[in-house]
Amino acid sequence: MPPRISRRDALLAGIAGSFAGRAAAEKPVEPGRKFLTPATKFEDVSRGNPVPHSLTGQALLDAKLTPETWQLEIVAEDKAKIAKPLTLSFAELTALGKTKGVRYLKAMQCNNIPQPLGQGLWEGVLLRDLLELCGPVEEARRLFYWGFHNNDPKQIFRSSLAINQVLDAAPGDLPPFLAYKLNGEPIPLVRGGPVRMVVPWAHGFKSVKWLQKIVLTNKYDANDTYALAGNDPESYLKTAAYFDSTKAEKFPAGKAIKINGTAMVGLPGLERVEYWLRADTGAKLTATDPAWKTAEWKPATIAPPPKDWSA
Ligand SMILES: Nc1nc2c(c(=O)[nH]1)N[C@H]1C(S)=C(S)[C@@H](COP(=O)(O)O)O[C@H]1N2
Ligand SMILES: [Mo]
Repeated sequence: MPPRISRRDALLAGIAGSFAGRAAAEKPVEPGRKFLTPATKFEDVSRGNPVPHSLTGQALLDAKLTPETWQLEIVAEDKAKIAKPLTLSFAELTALGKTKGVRYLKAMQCNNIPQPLGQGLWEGVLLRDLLELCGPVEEARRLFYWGFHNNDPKQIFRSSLAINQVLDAAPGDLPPFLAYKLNGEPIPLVRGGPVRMVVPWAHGFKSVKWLQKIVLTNKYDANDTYALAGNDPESYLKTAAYFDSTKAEKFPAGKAIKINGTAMVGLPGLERVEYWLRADTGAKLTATDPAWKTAEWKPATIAPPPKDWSA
């Protein structure tokens, strides 16, 4: 049995990428999609009315959503204490990035939508490096954080992390960071810029866009908007494979069929992606169909990361 690729090995090898299979393989398969999704081509999941990225002019300045006006506040509440509450500008954050910058390849995946929304190279500064600027931290068990929300408390999109998840990560993985670049460029407003939280191991809802506020708290319960909406607030990325197209298609008999998709490498790792081509009986395949017992699964090819990263 081939070894399973752990999530961190996949990240080191740069795989969270595409797979392809052929019913009759005669040529090597080409990946079906670009390895990095352009910032404006991600599928979008954004609350707000109007959505923050539709603001322009003075409204955008008032919302502090330009690099010149952006500010992050880190404060503490209840029994949690920090020596120095922090107000950080975009220039101060990017200056820290010059010596303490980190980069991470992450597929943004909503836990309520199958295919990842897009995959990018995110750059920023670890949240724990910012906490260090706040001096000794006492009695903090969680961090609550949110972004700009049109000054309407009902529109707030909030997430949270346990303090240990902010301070530590397994070898080869990264703890959460404040990203200000995507694919080598400033993060555009539509993708949550100027600054967005990126939580490497988590589903999209922890990666709060238009980030402006972090509160350290002694509370131990998650107050994520998604927790309140019936989701598992600690859900770690799952391993799964998705077809690029799920439309019913017809193919001529006797000719090669190319199937592309994306494999998401989650907590359990990834050994291989398999496909099964079955005769069309006209009936829908149900979960209890006996055909599953005799299914012939074939391994698909996992496309390697690009050889040339210069672009
Ligand atoms: N401020 C804010 N951040 C947010 C959201 C939101 O609605 N508002 N949606 C979250 C969810 S549920 C997901 S899946 C991702 C989607 O990221 P994307 O729009 O960049 O693809 O953003 C997360 N960050
Ligand atoms: Mo989501």
